[in-house]
Amino acid sequence: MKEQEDKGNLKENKPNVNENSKNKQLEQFREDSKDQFMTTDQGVRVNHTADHLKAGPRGPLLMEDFHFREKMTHFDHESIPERVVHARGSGAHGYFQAYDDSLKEFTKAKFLTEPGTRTPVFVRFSTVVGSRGSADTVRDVRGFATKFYTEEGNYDLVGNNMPPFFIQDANKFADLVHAIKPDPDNEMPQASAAHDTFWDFASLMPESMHMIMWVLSDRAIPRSFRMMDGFGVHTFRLINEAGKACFVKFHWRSLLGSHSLVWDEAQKLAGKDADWLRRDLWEAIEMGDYPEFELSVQIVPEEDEFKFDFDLLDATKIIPEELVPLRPVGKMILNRNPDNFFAETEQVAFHPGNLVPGIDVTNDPLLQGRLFSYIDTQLNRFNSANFGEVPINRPITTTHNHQGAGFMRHTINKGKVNYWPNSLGGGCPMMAPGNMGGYIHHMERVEGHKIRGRSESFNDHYSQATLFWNSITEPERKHIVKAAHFELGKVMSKEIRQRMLGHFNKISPELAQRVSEGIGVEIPKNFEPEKSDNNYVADDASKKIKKGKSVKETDFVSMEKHKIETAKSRQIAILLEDGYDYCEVMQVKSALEAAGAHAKIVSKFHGMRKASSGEEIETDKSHITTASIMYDAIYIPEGEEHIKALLKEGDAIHFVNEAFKHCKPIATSGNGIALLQKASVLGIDFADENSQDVLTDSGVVTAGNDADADEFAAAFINAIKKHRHWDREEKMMVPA
Ligand code: HDD
Repeated sequence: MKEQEDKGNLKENKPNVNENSKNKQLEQFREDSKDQFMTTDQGVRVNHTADHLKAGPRGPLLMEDFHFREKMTHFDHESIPERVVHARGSGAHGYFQAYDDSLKEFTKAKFLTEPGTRTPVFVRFSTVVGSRGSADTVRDVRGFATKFYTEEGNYDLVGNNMPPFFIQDANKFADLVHAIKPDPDNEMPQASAAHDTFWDFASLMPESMHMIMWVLSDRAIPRSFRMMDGFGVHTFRLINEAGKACFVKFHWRSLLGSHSLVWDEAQKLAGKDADWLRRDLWEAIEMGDYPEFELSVQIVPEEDEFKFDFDLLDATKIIPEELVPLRPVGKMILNRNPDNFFAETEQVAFHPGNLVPGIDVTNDPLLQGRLFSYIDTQLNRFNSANFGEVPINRPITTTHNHQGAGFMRHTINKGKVNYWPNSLGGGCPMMAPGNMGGYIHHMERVEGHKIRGRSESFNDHYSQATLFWNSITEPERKHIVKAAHFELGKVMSKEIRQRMLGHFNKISPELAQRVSEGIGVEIPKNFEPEKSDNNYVADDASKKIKKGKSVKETDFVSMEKHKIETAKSRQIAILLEDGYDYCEVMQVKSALEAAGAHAKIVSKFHGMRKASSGEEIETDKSHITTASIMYDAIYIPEGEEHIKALLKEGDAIHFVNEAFKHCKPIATSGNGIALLQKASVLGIDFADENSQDVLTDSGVVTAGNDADADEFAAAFINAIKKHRHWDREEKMMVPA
């Protein structure tokens, strides 16, 4: 029917987008009870809510008590099914802004090419395996899903904090998730891969080996949602105004750098503060430390599709940045916490098929399966196809179609016409041609025989796992080996452990040897990976790909080689008891704050702490309410009485000792050095207590009592910027 070609009589549904567009839309749905009477859902004022209506003061409930029935019914129906994966998450609002229009050459997507526009976004970070109430710091992949509310409709980039994935085909997803989730008979263990079923599956799934390396690495225990990178994982397509396509991989880089916890710390945090990552994100935004991520793309021209030694459609592979460098596109800033967890973070519904003109999918068989699953899963969560009308899911453009009825329909469509084509409704809503924002699918030529199988070009499962191992530093390797000792050590079946060693041996004999030492089984001889489940088919792609480009190392996968060194937003504990040196504390504290770090006073008890010169500072946390694992670094000022008190305080000694063993920066001066000695800070050179020296050894900064406080603070900040000082791991016998 009618296709709108002349803009003249068209009511424009493209808003003038700015960073507040979504917030303004949400404002219509917000409720504030301040200075209001309580009402029922029907708006009738409530006169008493503490008792239900009874037949006499000791009598039974009367059915006519509409207020009680309504209140109880609401409560009884408050929960919706949690997400089958990524159940636990935390959300934040913000905006994205392109740096310039240089991507126009490749895409017509406006939000990526109009530097003047701040596109509102909502991001949900998540763990994958655990249920909604599980701990944040478990070893797991983290979800990194972004909804861009663009002027052309919603675009969702539903990624993870690791660039490959476990499997190549979505038909294996249910099996993967069943295997990694708690066992079906006893629902254990919670939020952990460390059990037989997951490693049974993985050991029979050679294609998961590259991802296994990432999951055993420190990326799986991020220090903060703000300090991890994000990846779109699949190869997608960009389409420009002329209809020309190219391949693209999306990357988010945290501008605070990518940093991890140590495993012991992650496990302890799961007990002491199960909300660690959620709290960190919330508090950072409340304090104005807005998380920032740079969006970059790797672009591959269509004609270069087969120029690599792997298939671009295989989601278990990365494109090494040495082969295709990142091209920065713009920056995302998260600057507002949600008002209501359920309404926003729980109800947000992502879908990799939410695309805008200029971005399209590829035939990646994992992505293709996702295109079905995400809508389907929302039907389970919302019990209605109208979930798109929930405020957090609405685009900021207006919507016009005939998808009317169904549970919980909010929109009131006017008129008789709810079909297309129509003449009674003037042919409306109209079809939009490409030059007026109509979405046009990339006209990829497709032909083939029906087959349950995969191109032989997907049949290399070890090269990139080896590439990962070869590209990381020794401390990172050590952490992988320890993680494997833990994960496989929890596996009861020796056959499964041994099968995994067979795979590790193919990745790197050194890796296999080091893992084998900790799990009580030998590397199998003549190991051949399971092949029975795969149907690889030799085709043109596989012939071309074997000749493709490859690299032997790719530095970008190493967190250590790619550290962004900043002290911004780091939490620093200052241990204080009465009798400290006030001037030194104030000088160091203000230097830390100037570097963007946050200093917190930790003492035996809450209350005021008095300096040797009489000034007072209030304690932020007492030892019983906090622990060293909640800080990035610690500082102990000098002061005679104060150090004497700390030397008698078991909690303070443990605090220093634990932080040292977790490789965190520690700074002290003058007689504070005695506390380090008492806390078994071993194998470290200290400055002479009665000198002007400032000495840094493996992130432990000590200064004599005549040292310059500015120099001392600067050395401490440098140590904080390095995050963790892994060389200490070599020196330690007893764990924290
Ligand atoms: Fe998925 C949720 C990321 C493969 C099926 N996925 C979900 C979320 C993220 C990802 C971040 C949480 C979104 C939110 O915060 O609400 N998933 C990925 C990535 C994958 C991936 C990066 C591989 C590249 N997923 C994948 C496959 C399937 C699914 C192969 C099924 C064919 N994922 C789902 C789901 C979920 C989901 C079952 C659960 C809740 C939801 O969708 O909204 O549909």
